[in-house]
This record gives sequence, structure tokens and C-alpha cells, in this order.
Amino acid sequence: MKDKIVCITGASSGIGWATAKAFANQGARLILCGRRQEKLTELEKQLPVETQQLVFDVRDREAVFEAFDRLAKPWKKIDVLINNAGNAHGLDPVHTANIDDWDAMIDGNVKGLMYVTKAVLPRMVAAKKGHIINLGSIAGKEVYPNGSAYCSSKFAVDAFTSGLRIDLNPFGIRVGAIHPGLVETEFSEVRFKGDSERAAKVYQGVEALTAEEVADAILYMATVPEKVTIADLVILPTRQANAYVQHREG
Ligand code: NDP
Ligand code: 8X3
Repeated sequence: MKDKIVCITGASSGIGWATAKAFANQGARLILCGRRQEKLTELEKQLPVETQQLVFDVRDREAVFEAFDRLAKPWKKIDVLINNAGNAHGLDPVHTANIDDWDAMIDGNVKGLMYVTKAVLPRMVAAKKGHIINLGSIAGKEVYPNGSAYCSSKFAVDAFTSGLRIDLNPFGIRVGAIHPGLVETEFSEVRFKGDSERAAKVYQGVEALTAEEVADAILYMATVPEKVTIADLVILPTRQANAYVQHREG
């Protein structure tokens, strides 16, 4: 990873933040993306490597392309793109769900990931080199109650990842996805719109994964020999059997 350019979306929190640290420890140069510039600056101060910040909302198509256009030439040669930005909004049955929540999830988790990929791809294709790692979810493998829209967004990430791997196969560009189960981050705070008590309950008694454990798995995906592609990696807390079965203590 030494001196490789690694671009991480959603670096301002959780899995993205931990992934930035893991790759920085291996000497990668990092492009850190997110909407909260102050968080990206806080992270940058803790990293012993060269970094660039790109502040944009992945849902804003023009902002995405402008941000990558603005990068100085040497930074445009991205070796690894980690499409991590995303969130759940709400946990509701279809008939009572808020349509704005649906828009946020489909526009961010699906279209946003596709826009960023499209912005980064031309140079990878020209160089016949590169690696794209998408953050899916166990929610993109199985549907759980009240999660239809979030699960749909992550099923779409899974499908897009498979399609991308097919399309990029002639160019030797590696494409894979990691699908975590419960990871204790800001994720549930965002899902429940700041209701910390409800968010904390999601992780009670299940020994959820940490963001660092997921980051280590992403680093593994990125550091296997170039002839190897980890196409699909599901990572769960041991107490979680699938998207909707968790053994809770206490
Ligand atoms: P966090 O809420 O801690 O982090 C989400 C990150 O995504 C933040 O950095 C946020 O940055 C960024 N982000 C969200 N929406 C946008 C947007 N519209 N534009 C730009 N950036 C955005 O959650 P996690 O770290 O847990 O989640 C990271 C990824 O992992 C997501 O794709 C999530 O779906 C997935 N995942 C999470 C699991 C979990 O249990 N936590 C399990 C499986 C998958 P900012 O707000 O600064 O823009
Ligand atoms: C996040 C994991 O189970 O809350 O993708 O959907 S879950």
C-alpha cells in the first residue's frame, strides 16, 4: 500500500474513518471524502500520510464530478476506491415509511456510489489498473422486517458490484464488495434521526463488530496479490447468524 492513492468516501465517521487509519498505517496516500469538512480535518490531523479532502454530497451528481475534476493531476491516479458513504434512514414498514427516507437511501447508497465510481473510472480504465471495493451489507443479501428500502439499496450495491466486475474484467480492474452485519458506528443514530437510546439498543448484547474490524477486512481485500480478487466478503459478529437472527445476551 505504500504511496498508493486510496480514495475513501464517508471517511468522516465509522467504517470510513477506521479504514483511513488502517490504510494510512500501511503508508497509503488518502483522498478523504464526506460532507462534514470539520470531521475530515480532525481525521487528517491524526494521519501520518499525505491527504486530500473532497467535500461533497454523493447525491449531488455535479458536485461529485466537479470534486474529482478539481484534484491535482498526481492525485487523479486513484489506485483503490472504497465506496463506503451511505446510511440507513428509518426502519419502517412500506405502508408507513417516509418517502424522503427512501430518496435519501436510494440516491445516496445507490446512485451516489454509482456517480463516484463513474467519476473515478476513466483513469483506471485507461491505465488498465485499479481496485474498487464497495460497502454492501448483510442487508444486501437478505431482507429483514421494516428494512425494505435500505435492503433494496444494498441489494442494488451487490448487483452493481457484480455488473462492474463483468464490465471491467477486460481491463484487469479488481472489483469486490464487503457485506458487514451489525457494526457499532453512527449508523443507527442516523437511522433513528438522533434517538441515541434507540440506537444504543441495536448493539446491546450482541458484541457488534467494530469499525476497525471491518477496516482490517477491507485492508485484507486490498492487499492480497494483484492476481487475486476477493469478490464478496460477508463479515458478521459471531452472535449474528444472518440479517434478522441475532442471539442477544441479557
Ligand atoms: P456512519 O454513519 O458512521 O458513517 C457514514 C459515512 O457516510 C459518514 O462518513 C457520512 O459522512 C457518509 N455519508 C452518508 N451519506 C452521505 C452523502 N449523502 N454524501 C456523502 N457522504 C455521505 O456509518 P458506517 O460507518 O457504519 O457506514 C459506512 C457504510 O457501511 C455505509 O455504506 C453503511 O450502509 C455500511 N454498513 C454499515 C453497517 C453498520 O451496521 N454500521 C453494516 C453494513 C454496512 P458525512 O455525514 O460527513 O457526509
Ligand atoms: C447495516 C447492518 O443489519 O442494520 O447495513 O442493516 S443492518
